[in-house]
Amino acid sequence: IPTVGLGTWKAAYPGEVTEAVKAAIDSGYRLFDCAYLYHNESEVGAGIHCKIKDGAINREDLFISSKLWCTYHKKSLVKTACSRSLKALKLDYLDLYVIHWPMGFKPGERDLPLDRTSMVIPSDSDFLDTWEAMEDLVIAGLVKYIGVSNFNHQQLQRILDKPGLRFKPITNQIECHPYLNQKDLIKFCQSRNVSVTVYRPLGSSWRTWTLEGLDMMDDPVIEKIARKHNKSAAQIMIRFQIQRHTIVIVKSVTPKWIRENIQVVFNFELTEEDMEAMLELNRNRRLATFPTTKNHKDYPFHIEY
Ligand SMILES: NC(=O)c1ccc[n+]([C@@H]2O[C@H](COP(=O)([O-])OP(=O)(O)OC[C@H]3O[C@@H](n4cnc5c(N)ncnc54)[C@H](OP(=O)(O)O)[C@@H]3O)[C@@H](O)[C@H]2O)c1
Ligand SMILES: *[C@@H]1O[C@H](CO)[C@@H](O)[C@H](O)[C@H]1NC(C)=O
Ligand SMILES: *[C@@H]1O[C@H](CO)[C@@H](O)[C@H](O)[C@H]1NC(C)=O
Ligand SMILES: CC(=O)N[C@H]1CO[C@H](CO)[C@@H](O)[C@@H]1O
Repeated sequence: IPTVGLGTWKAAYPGEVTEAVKAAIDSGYRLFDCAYLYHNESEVGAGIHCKIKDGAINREDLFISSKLWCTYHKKSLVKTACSRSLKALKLDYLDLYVIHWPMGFKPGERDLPLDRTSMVIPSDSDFLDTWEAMEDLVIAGLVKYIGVSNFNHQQLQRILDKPGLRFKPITNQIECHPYLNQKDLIKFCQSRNVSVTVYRPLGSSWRTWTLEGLDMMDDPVIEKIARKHNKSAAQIMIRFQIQRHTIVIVKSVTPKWIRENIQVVFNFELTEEDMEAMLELNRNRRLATFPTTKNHKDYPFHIEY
């Protein structure tokens, strides 16, 4: 999996993400993180196909990933969901398909089916069964690799322990940034040869959504390290993850930032001291808490990691 990928969630207007994808391919990105839930896979696909048609890139050079949404966890729905993403992206295979969350929701029109108390309505599916259907996608040639997202260590272990497991998850995609550094979960995944893909490495997709008034972009420790290396705070936060041997998905629709964010792969390195100082910033501040799902039997964040 390429080290740095473009996140495609929350573009502000239709077409914006198409331009971001094109700019990213020009800047050297090969990994694109998509999801059915983002409802913009056709726009992402348009950017990809524009660049393939131009001759700028071949399909085989790209690593395209998408995610199975929670309302499609029933075994019989997994292939339908995957085919939908493929159709929107106009691709005949995905490089990676991950289970977006360990929790299954009631199937239907609504992405987030809620009861009268505004809590999610679960489905009776079990993610081990969902995993079997994910494995079938590999056998059918629709996807090359499969993985998970937002799984805690016990949930990941449950898949690894599954009798008759045909394919291991190649990655666990999790929220991670200096204020939620996920030290234990990263250690756990890597010790089991499951790679970690970091999402939200800069802490947010909404400028206004800061961490309770804390904006990591202004963190004095990060700023100091950035000044020392003549890099931006964002570059320090991305490089920090790369040096922990994780894969980083970073979202931007701003061409200057798209370029800046991938330039961290080469030409500079944080010292051991820098890394330690970054690790000390941890305060277990999770943004993606998904409060409407707290009562779900597979809610992942009731345990420490
Ligand atoms: N698996 C999951 O459950 C899950 C959950 C959340 C996210 N994700 C994935 O992870 C991706 C990234 O997470 P995210 O979008 O939440 O947050 P993020 O990548 O941490 O932050 C994105 C925000 O930072 C800004 N930004 C980007 N580069 C910058 C730079 N160099 N300097 C200053 N600001 C910069 C962007 O602005 P502009 O866009 O305005 O340029 C955007 O507002 C998502 O797009 C999605 O693909 C997955
Ligand atoms: C992880 O991979 C390494 C290198 O291929 C191997 O030596 C080790 O046994 C693997 N560990 C697990 C837990 O699978
Ligand atoms: C710092 O980085 C900027 C932009 O990348 C560059 O133009 C400038 O020459 C650099 N300064 C030093 C002292 O290296
Ligand atoms: C085709 C489609 O639904 N595109 C959507 C992609 O996402 C942005 C914002 O999240 C929407 O405005 C688009 O309509």
